[in-house]
Amino acid sequence: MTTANKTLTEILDAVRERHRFVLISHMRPDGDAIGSQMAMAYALRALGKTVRIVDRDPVPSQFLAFPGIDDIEVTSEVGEDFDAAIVMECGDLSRTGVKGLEKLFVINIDHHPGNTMFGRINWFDESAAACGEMVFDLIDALGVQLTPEIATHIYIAIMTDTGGFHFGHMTPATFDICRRCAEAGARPEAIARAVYDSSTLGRLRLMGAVLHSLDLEAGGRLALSHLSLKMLADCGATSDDSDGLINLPLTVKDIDAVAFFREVTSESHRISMRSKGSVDVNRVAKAFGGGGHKNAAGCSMTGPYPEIRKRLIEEMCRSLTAS
Ligand SMILES: [Mn+2]
Repeated sequence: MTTANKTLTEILDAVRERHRFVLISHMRPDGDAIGSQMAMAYALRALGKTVRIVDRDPVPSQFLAFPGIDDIEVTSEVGEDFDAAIVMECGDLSRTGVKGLEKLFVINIDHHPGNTMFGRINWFDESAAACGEMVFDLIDALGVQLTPEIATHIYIAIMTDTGGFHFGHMTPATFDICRRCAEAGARPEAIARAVYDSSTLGRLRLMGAVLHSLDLEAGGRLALSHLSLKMLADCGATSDDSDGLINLPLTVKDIDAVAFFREVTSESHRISMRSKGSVDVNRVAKAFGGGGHKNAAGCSMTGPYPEIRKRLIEEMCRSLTAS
C-alpha cells in the first residue's frame, strides 16, 4: 500500500468513527478553500455527521450565490465540542487564523509545498492541482454519491485554483474529476460567469488605477504594481476588489513575473507575487519570511515603499536569472 493510500485509509477510518466535525480553511478564503470546505460539508452531512463550517474571514462576494454558503460561520475561535477538525488548504495551522484547533483531533488535507504536517493525520499532496481534487478523492472513497452541490463546489475549487484552467499541476485526473462533476450537475459556464464575470464598478476602476501604476524592471521581464489605501478610496473599491488583479501583467508575453504591493499601513505592505514556468517566486517570498508555491507566493514587508521595492527587485532578479 502506498503512503498516500495508507493516509487516505486512516482518514476514512477517522471520519467513519467520529460524528461532530468542524471544517476550516485559511484566512481570506479563496475558491479552493470554500469549495473544499463546502464539498466536504455536504459529503459528511450525507453520512449523517454533524458539521460546522468555520472561517476567520468572510466569503468573497463572487461565491455568495453558491449552495450552502450561508452555513459558513465567520469566527476566530472554536470550542472543544468536536470529535475532529478537518483543516483544508492550509500549509500551517496558523494560516487558519482560528484559535482552539490545537486542542482538537486535526486532520490536515493540503497541497501547499512546505506543509508543516501539523495534524494528527496529515494528507499532503503537492501534485494536486487544488485541495478540492483531494477532497473529491476522499468523498469518492467514502462512497458518498456526487450531488449537484458537491460537484459544483469541487468544480469551483479546481477552476479557481488553476486560474480558470490556466496554470498549476493540471493532469488528466484533473479533467476526469471535472468531467465527473459536470456529469453530476456542476454547470461550468454558470460557475465561470458567477466567479469571473460578477465584478463591481469599483473593481473595474481599480483595475485601471493598478495598471496605471505598473512599471517594468529586469529588462521588461518583471512587472511591479502598487495599490495604496488612497487608490482604494478614490476608486470606491474595497480590498476584496483587488483580488486577482495581480494576474493581469502575466497576460503580456515577455513578462515572466509580477509583484503586487498592497499598502496595509504607511509603513507596511503585503506583497503578492506570480510567475510563469520555472521562475520561482516562493524562494523570493521565503527570503522575506513568507511562502506559497513556485508560481504564486506572498510575504509582508515593513519600511518605506521605495526601499522595500528595491529589496524585492534584487531578490526577484535572482529568481529570474536562475530560471
Ligand atoms: Mn489551493
